[in-house]
Amino acid sequence: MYTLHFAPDNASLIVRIALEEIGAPFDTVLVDRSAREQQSAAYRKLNPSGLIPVCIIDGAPVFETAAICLTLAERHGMLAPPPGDANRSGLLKWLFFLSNTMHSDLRLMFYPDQYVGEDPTQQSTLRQVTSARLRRNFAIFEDAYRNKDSAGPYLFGEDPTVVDIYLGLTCRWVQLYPSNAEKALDPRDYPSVFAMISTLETRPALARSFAADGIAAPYLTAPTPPDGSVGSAT
Ligand SMILES: N[C@@H](CCC(=O)N[C@@H](CS)C(=O)NCC(=O)O)C(=O)O
Repeated sequence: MYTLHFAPDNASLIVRIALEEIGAPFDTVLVDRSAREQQSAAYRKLNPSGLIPVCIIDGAPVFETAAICLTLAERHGMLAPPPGDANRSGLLKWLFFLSNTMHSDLRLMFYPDQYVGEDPTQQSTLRQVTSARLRRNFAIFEDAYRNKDSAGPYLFGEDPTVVDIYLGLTCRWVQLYPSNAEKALDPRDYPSVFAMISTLETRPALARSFAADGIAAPYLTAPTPPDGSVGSAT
Protein backbone atom coordinates (compact mmCIF):
# COMPACT_ATOMS: atom_id res chain seq x y z
CA MET A 1 0.00 0.00 0.00
CA TYR A 2 1.14 3.51 -0.81
CA THR A 3 0.20 6.86 0.73
CA LEU A 4 0.76 9.94 -1.39
CA HIS A 5 1.10 13.30 0.34
CA PHE A 6 -0.07 15.72 -2.34
CA ALA A 7 -1.36 19.14 -3.28
CA PRO A 8 -3.36 19.77 -6.47
CA ASP A 9 -1.27 20.39 -9.60
CA ASN A 10 1.96 19.96 -7.62
CA ALA A 11 4.74 17.52 -8.49
CA SER A 12 2.67 14.94 -6.60
CA LEU A 13 0.51 14.75 -9.73
CA ILE A 14 3.36 12.99 -11.57
CA VAL A 15 3.40 10.32 -8.86
CA ARG A 16 -0.41 10.06 -8.86
CA ILE A 17 -0.37 9.41 -12.61
CA ALA A 18 2.33 6.76 -12.17
CA LEU A 19 0.24 5.04 -9.48
CA GLU A 20 -2.88 5.19 -11.66
CA GLU A 21 -1.00 3.82 -14.68
CA ILE A 22 0.34 0.97 -12.56
CA GLY A 23 -3.08 0.30 -11.04
CA ALA A 24 -1.67 0.07 -7.52
CA PRO A 25 -4.01 0.87 -4.62
CA PHE A 26 -3.06 4.04 -2.76
CA ASP A 27 -4.33 6.53 -0.17
CA THR A 28 -3.80 10.26 -0.34
CA VAL A 29 -3.22 12.94 2.28
CA LEU A 30 -3.73 16.59 1.29
CA VAL A 31 -0.89 18.93 2.23
CA ASP A 32 -2.61 22.27 2.88
CA ARG A 33 -0.37 24.74 1.06
CA SER A 34 -2.58 27.70 2.06
CA ALA A 35 -1.46 26.96 5.64
CA ARG A 36 2.15 26.21 4.49
CA GLU A 37 1.69 22.74 5.92
CA GLN A 38 4.67 21.51 3.88
CA GLN A 39 6.84 23.50 6.31
CA SER A 40 5.25 22.01 9.45
CA ALA A 41 7.29 19.91 11.86
CA ALA A 42 5.08 16.89 11.15
CA TYR A 43 5.59 17.13 7.37
CA ARG A 44 9.33 17.81 7.71
CA LYS A 45 9.62 14.50 9.53
CA LEU A 46 8.55 12.95 6.21
CA ASN A 47 10.54 15.31 3.96
CA PRO A 48 13.09 17.53 5.74
CA SER A 49 13.30 19.80 2.67
CA GLY A 50 9.62 20.71 3.08
CA LEU A 51 8.66 19.94 -0.52
CA ILE A 52 5.76 18.06 -2.08
CA PRO A 53 5.45 15.14 -2.79
CA VAL A 54 6.18 12.44 -0.28
CA CYS A 55 5.10 8.84 -0.89
CA ILE A 56 5.00 6.38 1.98
CA ILE A 57 6.23 3.06 0.65
CA ASP A 58 6.00 0.10 3.01
CA GLY A 59 5.89 2.52 5.93
CA ALA A 60 8.96 4.54 4.87
CA PRO A 61 8.67 8.10 3.53
CA VAL A 62 10.28 8.60 0.12
CA PHE A 63 10.73 12.11 -1.29
CA GLU A 64 11.99 13.41 -4.66
CA THR A 65 9.55 12.87 -7.49
CA ALA A 66 11.94 10.95 -9.75
CA ALA A 67 13.06 8.65 -6.94
CA ILE A 68 9.44 7.82 -6.06
CA CYS A 69 8.56 7.17 -9.72
CA LEU A 70 11.60 4.99 -10.31
CA THR A 71 10.89 3.00 -7.15
CA LEU A 72 7.29 2.41 -8.27
CA ALA A 73 8.42 1.46 -11.78
CA GLU A 74 10.87 -1.12 -10.42
CA ARG A 75 8.43 -2.58 -7.90
CA HIS A 76 5.74 -3.10 -10.54
CA GLY A 77 7.77 -3.71 -13.71
CA MET A 78 5.99 -0.89 -15.53
CA LEU A 79 6.71 2.65 -16.75
CA ALA A 80 10.45 2.10 -17.27
CA PRO A 81 12.67 -0.34 -19.17
CA PRO A 82 13.99 -2.71 -16.47
CA PRO A 83 17.65 -2.94 -15.37
CA GLY A 84 19.59 -4.74 -18.12
CA ASP A 85 17.32 -3.48 -20.89
CA ALA A 86 19.05 -1.67 -23.77
CA ASN A 87 16.99 1.44 -23.02
CA ARG A 88 17.67 1.49 -19.27
CA SER A 89 20.53 3.99 -19.32
CA GLY A 90 18.56 6.20 -21.70
CA LEU A 91 15.63 6.18 -19.30
CA LEU A 92 17.88 7.12 -16.38
CA LYS A 93 19.60 9.84 -18.39
CA TRP A 94 16.35 11.62 -19.32
CA LEU A 95 14.77 11.09 -15.89
CA PHE A 96 17.77 12.64 -14.12
CA PHE A 97 17.85 15.48 -16.66
CA LEU A 98 14.18 16.20 -15.97
CA SER A 99 14.65 16.03 -12.23
CA ASN A 100 17.90 17.88 -11.64
CA THR A 101 17.84 20.36 -14.53
CA MET A 102 14.34 20.96 -15.94
CA HIS A 103 12.44 20.69 -12.65
CA SER A 104 15.06 22.80 -10.87
CA ASP A 105 14.63 25.48 -13.53
CA LEU A 106 10.85 25.37 -13.11
CA ARG A 107 11.42 26.07 -9.43
CA LEU A 108 13.54 29.14 -10.32
CA MET A 109 10.66 30.38 -12.50
CA PHE A 110 7.91 29.68 -9.96
CA TYR A 111 9.66 30.63 -6.72
CA PRO A 112 12.28 33.29 -7.61
CA ASP A 113 11.92 34.78 -4.11
CA GLN A 114 13.44 31.59 -2.67
CA TYR A 115 16.58 32.14 -4.78
CA VAL A 116 17.15 35.92 -5.14
CA GLY A 117 14.77 37.45 -2.59
CA GLU A 118 11.97 39.97 -3.20
CA ASP A 119 13.74 42.46 -5.55
CA PRO A 120 11.60 42.52 -8.76
CA THR A 121 14.57 43.43 -10.97
CA GLN A 122 16.61 40.48 -9.75
CA GLN A 123 13.59 38.19 -10.09
CA SER A 124 13.04 39.38 -13.67
CA THR A 125 16.69 38.78 -14.58
CA LEU A 126 16.60 35.32 -13.04
CA ARG A 127 13.45 34.45 -15.00
CA GLN A 128 14.92 35.71 -18.29
CA VAL A 129 18.10 33.66 -17.89
CA THR A 130 16.14 30.60 -16.75
CA SER A 131 13.60 30.91 -19.60
CA ALA A 132 16.40 30.86 -22.16
CA ARG A 133 17.85 27.72 -20.56
CA LEU A 134 14.42 26.05 -20.48
CA ARG A 135 13.98 26.76 -24.20
CA ARG A 136 17.41 25.26 -24.95
CA ASN A 137 16.55 22.17 -22.92
CA PHE A 138 13.13 21.79 -24.55
CA ALA A 139 14.96 21.84 -27.89
CA ILE A 140 17.14 18.98 -26.62
CA PHE A 141 14.00 16.96 -25.82
CA GLU A 142 12.51 17.89 -29.20
CA ASP A 143 15.59 16.40 -30.90
CA ALA A 144 15.31 13.27 -28.75
CA TYR A 145 11.64 12.68 -29.63
CA ARG A 146 12.11 13.56 -33.32
CA ASN A 147 15.06 11.18 -33.68
CA LYS A 148 13.92 8.37 -31.38
CA ASP A 149 14.34 4.78 -32.54
CA SER A 150 10.89 3.62 -31.45
CA ALA A 151 7.89 3.76 -33.79
CA GLY A 152 5.46 4.37 -30.92
CA PRO A 153 4.34 7.77 -29.67
CA TYR A 154 6.54 7.64 -26.58
CA LEU A 155 10.29 7.98 -26.18
CA PHE A 156 10.82 4.24 -25.72
CA GLY A 157 7.90 2.82 -27.70
CA GLU A 158 4.20 2.12 -27.51
CA ASP A 159 3.86 2.56 -23.75
CA PRO A 160 4.62 5.69 -21.73
CA THR A 161 7.43 5.73 -19.21
CA VAL A 162 7.97 8.00 -16.24
CA VAL A 163 10.03 10.22 -18.59
CA ASP A 164 7.05 10.90 -20.89
CA ILE A 165 4.81 11.58 -17.88
CA TYR A 166 7.32 13.90 -16.18
CA LEU A 167 7.93 15.82 -19.44
CA GLY A 168 4.15 15.99 -20.04
CA LEU A 169 3.59 17.70 -16.70
CA THR A 170 6.53 20.03 -17.40
CA CYS A 171 4.74 21.04 -20.63
CA ARG A 172 1.59 21.73 -18.61
CA TRP A 173 3.29 23.85 -15.98
CA VAL A 174 5.32 26.05 -18.36
CA GLN A 175 2.01 27.12 -19.94
CA LEU A 176 0.31 27.99 -16.64
CA TYR A 177 2.97 29.23 -14.25
CA PRO A 178 4.14 31.65 -13.04
CA SER A 179 0.67 33.17 -13.27
CA ASN A 180 2.03 36.69 -12.65
CA ALA A 181 4.84 36.80 -15.23
CA GLU A 182 5.73 35.96 -18.82
CA LYS A 183 5.88 32.25 -19.59
CA ALA A 184 9.18 30.68 -20.60
CA LEU A 185 7.98 29.00 -23.77
CA ASP A 186 5.09 27.48 -25.73
CA PRO A 187 5.27 23.67 -26.13
CA ARG A 188 3.70 24.04 -29.60
CA ASP A 189 7.12 25.26 -30.73
CA TYR A 190 8.42 21.73 -30.05
CA PRO A 191 6.19 19.64 -32.39
CA SER A 192 7.51 16.16 -31.61
CA VAL A 193 7.14 16.74 -27.87
CA PHE A 194 3.72 18.30 -28.46
CA ALA A 195 2.59 15.26 -30.48
CA MET A 196 3.63 13.01 -27.59
CA ILE A 197 1.67 15.00 -24.97
CA SER A 198 -1.38 15.10 -27.28
CA THR A 199 -1.44 11.30 -27.11
CA LEU A 200 -0.47 11.05 -23.45
CA GLU A 201 -3.30 13.29 -22.25
CA THR A 202 -5.95 10.94 -23.70
CA ARG A 203 -5.02 8.08 -21.38
CA PRO A 204 -7.63 7.04 -18.77
CA ALA A 205 -5.03 7.12 -15.99
CA LEU A 206 -4.50 10.81 -16.67
CA ALA A 207 -8.25 11.50 -16.69
CA ARG A 208 -8.56 9.87 -13.25
CA SER A 209 -5.51 11.68 -11.88
CA PHE A 210 -6.44 15.15 -13.09
CA ALA A 211 -10.06 14.73 -11.94
CA ALA A 212 -8.76 13.86 -8.46
CA ASP A 213 -6.84 17.16 -8.42
CA GLY A 214 -9.86 19.17 -9.66
CA ILE A 215 -8.45 19.80 -13.14
CA ALA A 216 -10.46 19.71 -16.40
CA ALA A 217 -9.33 18.48 -19.85
CA PRO A 218 -7.32 19.17 -21.93
CA TYR A 219 -4.68 18.54 -19.32
CA LEU A 220 -1.42 19.09 -21.17
CA THR A 221 -1.92 20.75 -24.57
CA ALA A 222 -4.18 23.64 -23.51
CA PRO A 223 -4.20 23.43 -19.73
CA THR A 224 -6.35 25.32 -17.25
CA PRO A 225 -5.61 25.72 -13.53
CA PRO A 226 -7.21 23.47 -10.90
CA ASP A 227 -10.72 24.51 -9.84
CA GLY A 228 -9.70 24.80 -6.18
CA SER A 229 -12.25 22.24 -4.97
CA VAL A 230 -9.58 19.84 -3.67
CA GLY A 231 -7.25 22.29 -1.94
CA SER A 232 -4.77 25.04 -2.65
CA ALA A 233 -2.20 24.52 -5.43
CA THR A 234 0.10 27.25 -4.10
N1 LIG B 1 13.04 18.16 -6.27
C1 LIG B 1 11.70 18.06 -5.72
C2 LIG B 1 10.93 19.33 -6.07
C3 LIG B 1 9.53 19.30 -5.54
C4 LIG B 1 8.86 20.67 -5.59
O1 LIG B 1 9.42 21.65 -6.07
N2 LIG B 1 7.63 20.69 -5.07
C5 LIG B 1 6.89 21.95 -5.01
C6 LIG B 1 5.46 21.74 -5.47
S1 LIG B 1 5.40 21.32 -7.20
C7 LIG B 1 6.83 22.45 -3.59
O2 LIG B 1 6.84 21.67 -2.66
N3 LIG B 1 6.78 23.77 -3.44
C8 LIG B 1 6.64 24.40 -2.15
C9 LIG B 1 7.83 25.23 -1.78
O3 LIG B 1 8.77 25.40 -2.57
O4 LIG B 1 7.79 25.78 -0.68
C10 LIG B 1 11.00 16.82 -6.26
O5 LIG B 1 11.30 16.43 -7.38
O6 LIG B 1 10.16 16.25 -5.57
